[in-house]
Amino acid sequence: MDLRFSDEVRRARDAGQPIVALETSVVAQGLPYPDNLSAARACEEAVRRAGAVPAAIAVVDGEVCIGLEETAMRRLAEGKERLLKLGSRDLAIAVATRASGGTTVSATCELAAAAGIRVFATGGIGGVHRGASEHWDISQDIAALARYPVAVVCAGAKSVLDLPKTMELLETAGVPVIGVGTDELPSFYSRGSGIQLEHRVDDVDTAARVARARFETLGQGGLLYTVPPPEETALPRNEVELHIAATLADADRQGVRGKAVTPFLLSEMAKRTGGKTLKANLALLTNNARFAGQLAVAYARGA
Ligand code: PSU
Ligand code: MN
Repeated sequence: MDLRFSDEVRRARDAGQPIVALETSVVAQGLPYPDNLSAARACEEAVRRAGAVPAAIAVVDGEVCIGLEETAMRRLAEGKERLLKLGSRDLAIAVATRASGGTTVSATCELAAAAGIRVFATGGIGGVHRGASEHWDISQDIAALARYPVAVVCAGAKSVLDLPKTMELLETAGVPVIGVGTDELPSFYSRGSGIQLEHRVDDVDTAARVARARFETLGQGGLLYTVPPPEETALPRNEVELHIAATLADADRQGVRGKAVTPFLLSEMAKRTGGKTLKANLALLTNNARFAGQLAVAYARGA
């Protein structure tokens, strides 16, 4: 694959240093400007403080970038031009038409794997949307997680989704979901979900060993590490549920469909909660980036 590495990521690869992939759909579509830019910087900083090198992934003017220079990240954040939301299936079109866009979890997993990066931090993965038995809206993220050997650190799946169905589909796809210091699946804005996890790890070295066993010993696909969102900004589940119900009704009334659904829900939730979900989202992104940095360091050390 033709990949364009930033100088920093190229140097890190040559030196065998730990690298953490970061998605950019959260910058281009998931968060409003300028919070998106400060969140991207905070995530990169958290990865660096943990001793790893951040590699934000995006397509810029048709080039597949692994690691973004300041100006490219700013372009994605400002959104003054047409920016695509790029899942795996959109990549070829973006490359061929020299378009630019942020990569979702599916495309970021694929491109991180192509670049030999084994750890990736995001906010929440996509999954099975509520009402899927009617409209069949299921994110490509699940298929990509199953396929590409990358450890994805997240705060669970977004709570706007149908979490039990998302967990079932992850099982069907053979993707392990492992709690980090918790027995309960986090639900993005909230620390719990009422869904018990079968597996947990309590330290980063064990997390690295599980990832290595899956990728290297067994030659299998991806896995999920779910980290509860930070206590100070996490929201109670019942409060989140009330707002989700109203937001979903809005989406339905306004005829929001397909890939527009996730960005719509995220921004409506922020409006309805007076910015509380936005604050929670920013805090959990950085928190996940920190753990991913530690995981990449442990993985590179051979823990
Ligand atoms: N989580 C966030 N913000 C986001 C997303 C997740 O906090 O913007 C994005 C991710 O890139 C994820 C995508 O892969 O939403 C899922 O979109 P869809 O449901 O259309 O597959
Ligand atoms: Mn979808």
